[in-house]
Amino acid sequence: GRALNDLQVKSVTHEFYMARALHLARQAYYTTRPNPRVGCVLVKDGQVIGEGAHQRAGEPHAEVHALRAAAGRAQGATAYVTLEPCSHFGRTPPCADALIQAGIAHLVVAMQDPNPLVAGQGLARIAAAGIQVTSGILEDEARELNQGFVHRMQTGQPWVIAKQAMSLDGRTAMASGESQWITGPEARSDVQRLRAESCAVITGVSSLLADQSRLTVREGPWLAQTGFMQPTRIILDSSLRTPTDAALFQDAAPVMLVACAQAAQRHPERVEALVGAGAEVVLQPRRCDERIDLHALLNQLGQRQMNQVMIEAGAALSGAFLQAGLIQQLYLYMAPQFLGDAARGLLSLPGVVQLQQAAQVRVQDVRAVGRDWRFTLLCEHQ
Ligand code: AOF
Ligand code: ZN
Repeated sequence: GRALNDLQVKSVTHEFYMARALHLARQAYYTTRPNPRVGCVLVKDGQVIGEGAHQRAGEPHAEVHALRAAAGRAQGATAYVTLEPCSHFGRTPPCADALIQAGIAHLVVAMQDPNPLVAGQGLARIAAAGIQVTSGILEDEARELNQGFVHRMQTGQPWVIAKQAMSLDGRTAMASGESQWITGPEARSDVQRLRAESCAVITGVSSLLADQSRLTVREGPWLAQTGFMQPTRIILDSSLRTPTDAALFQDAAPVMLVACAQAAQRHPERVEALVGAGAEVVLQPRRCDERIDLHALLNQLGQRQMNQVMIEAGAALSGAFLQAGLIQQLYLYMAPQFLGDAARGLLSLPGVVQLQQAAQVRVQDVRAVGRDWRFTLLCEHQ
């Protein structure tokens, strides 16, 4: 074999410490929202002298945790950070200034901060202080780690995932609606994980009524983590049909009902009863009669700083989101059984009449989850 040259050794070293910083960031995967997941490692003379990760919004950023751990020894060190250090006063002061004051010699980042309040200014300030700056180390991994945050910063809307379960013949339920437990326990645990990483779970009032859904996170290690937040349960209920004794009101997790203004005007008593039951009733910004404007809804959720939302709905609502081009990723669980052609289909796509109108997706991943199979599908919109 051939020895690596100096440049190769340098880049392997950068990747080594950046991988460590990504690992630290991932340990706070379920608790930083609406903030991004960020990790930081400080290295001096080949030794890690401090490291840390951002844990919860309002608490110190990754760099501050690492600098505290280094306890004044950061002079001349290299700082590895999975995201560009911030340059603004948010809930906490700028990390760029903290790194400059600590006297680091070299900053290595995976990616720029897409937050328009930062967007390159953190790197510029650090470079202007005479510190060497290297960026783009393990950038793909860092982007994927904060897929939701990055998407919200770029579009103003959350990253939207949808989950559905189907049989080998693409059916979701019997004609009667009977559907519980198509997939096995491993697939259901996997869905708990998707809920846990989402800021909200969205469904329609008809699924809610048919399935008595609770839409909460009920199992998994994240439940024990300080700062873990249950996703908001969002019910699209244009005419306010949700009963005040619906199953989801038994859990403390937040409930948001999205309705049309006309329904609220016609039935102020329903609004009052639902608010009394613990729901927040959100009206669509523009008047709507029966159909919730899904694009406007996602803008509302983006304004509420939701990085990722998850759709767990029936064929009509999931199909409407897909046809509107509003789903980024579809998680499809396939159970090894046939339900036959009397059973219900997966997605209602009334706009698709000809083959060339078919909704195209890209298969990102396929794997066994217990006795079921999970397809991760990327919906690429042009
Ligand atoms: C960093 N390091 O660990 C994180 C950063 O309200 P604040 O003060 O917490 O600021 C939140 C913003 O700071 C967030 O939107 C993102 O732009 C950046 N997050 N920056 O230097 C970190 N979590
Ligand atoms: Zn910061």
